[in-house]
Amino acid sequence: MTVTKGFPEGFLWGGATAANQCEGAYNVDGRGLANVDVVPIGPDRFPIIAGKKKMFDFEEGYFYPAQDSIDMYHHFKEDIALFAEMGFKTYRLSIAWSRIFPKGDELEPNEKGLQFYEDVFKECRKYGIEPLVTITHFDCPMHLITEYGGWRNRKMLEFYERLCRVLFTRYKGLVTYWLTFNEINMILHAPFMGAGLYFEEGENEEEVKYQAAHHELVASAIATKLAHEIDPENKVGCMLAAGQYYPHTAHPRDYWEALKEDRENYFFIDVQSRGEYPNYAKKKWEKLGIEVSMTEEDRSLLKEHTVDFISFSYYSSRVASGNPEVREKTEGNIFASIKNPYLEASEWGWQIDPLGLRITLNAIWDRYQKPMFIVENGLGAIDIPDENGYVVDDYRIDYLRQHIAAMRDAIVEDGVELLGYTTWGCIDLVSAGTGEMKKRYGFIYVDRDNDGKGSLKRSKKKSFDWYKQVIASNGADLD
Ligand code: P53
Repeated sequence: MTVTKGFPEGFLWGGATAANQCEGAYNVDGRGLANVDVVPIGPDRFPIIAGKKKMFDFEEGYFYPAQDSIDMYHHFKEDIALFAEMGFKTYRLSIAWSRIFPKGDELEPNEKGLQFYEDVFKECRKYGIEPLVTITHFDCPMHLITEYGGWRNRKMLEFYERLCRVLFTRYKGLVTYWLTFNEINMILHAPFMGAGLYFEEGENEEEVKYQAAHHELVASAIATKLAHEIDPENKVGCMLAAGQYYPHTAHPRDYWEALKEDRENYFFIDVQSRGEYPNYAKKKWEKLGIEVSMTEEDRSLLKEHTVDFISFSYYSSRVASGNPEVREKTEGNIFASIKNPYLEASEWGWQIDPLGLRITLNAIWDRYQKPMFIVENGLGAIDIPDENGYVVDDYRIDYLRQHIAAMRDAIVEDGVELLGYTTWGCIDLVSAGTGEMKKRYGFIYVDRDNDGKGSLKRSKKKSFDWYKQVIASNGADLD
């Protein structure tokens, strides 16, 4: 494949993981219990993640895959060496808050937790890999939930600020790219995972969610302020679970519905990037009788400390309909939408739409005109390894090839500004949505199954060499 003009020089190719989905070692070196530890695999997972079923500790009869996960805590040198072999320019990872502050409200951090991430960042730097750090990826110390109710409580601002100050100070010079909250809009769909929210009977759930969202948005502004104060080199981004909505038909009411759905997602980024609550949100709250308490100081923090760049995950576009009779939904996703009849789907029912990535990139660019970063994209699939752990994952190569081509078109043909691209789960890890190990995204296979059995041995898939060549050619060679 030849391209006349391709990816910009210095484009940050890499892969992404999240602490709770790969580290394991949930109780090692002083780490405290977190919400992400107590979400089991199985049918209760969705209601727990959604804050509908209470699970505040490990219970008999359940399996909790995050406890050990792929034990990257003890394998990080081997894993980062493999990322380096693929030529990664960047590696996105997240901090487990409860390694740094085991309960969350302590005044002094846990040195062993801090040392762990310092070792990880130094290992990345050794290979010239730029760390891209998510401060919180669906991650909240359990004590902050049992004692304070999670992000519904304003006290969280103080705890989060303390965490950020410690991170920015300790890792100054080692880390410059930061993301404040993973998929901040997920708070509306998975509030226990996104914000440590559990709902009591009869509560106004929407009001609690938007109040918690306000706290996260202010916390994000405080983090941005601090990051810039501590090191002017720091660049802070927000993070959206993206995927543009299409109207189901050309009927105006379908278009109107799609616009409203998009606004529900962009609401968060409108605040983080433009610095104020949009009128449509204020009107929506008014209509629903939602009162979000906020101070003048909150408003000025939001206004003055907007993000430097916009990052997002993209797995699929979505569909909206204003016709109540159109109800056929996509499967396997806490963030389900109406089914798009024009698209194929993965084994988990996630619809595949590479052009949708180009559309989403353009929509975000048109809305904010800030540099973007695609920090998650990929195909969750069942892999069948041979006796050496080798997987011929042509389906994954195909998915990534098409999405990278769409991204190139957005840059080359449309002129969007994109800093980099990190594929999700560059090494196989635990699925956030389902808790399965079987839903794999990696270039690197890990021998572990849904029940936690396996040697944890790492091996390269076919896509490993393919992605290596993509990076080496700076995206010119996708064959
Ligand atoms: P899994 C749903 C919809 C969009 C993004 O998801 C989502 C989810 C959660 O299922 O989450 C992001 O593992 C998230 C990652 C997650 C990844 O997508 O369910 O940031 O933590 O692993 C893929 O296949």
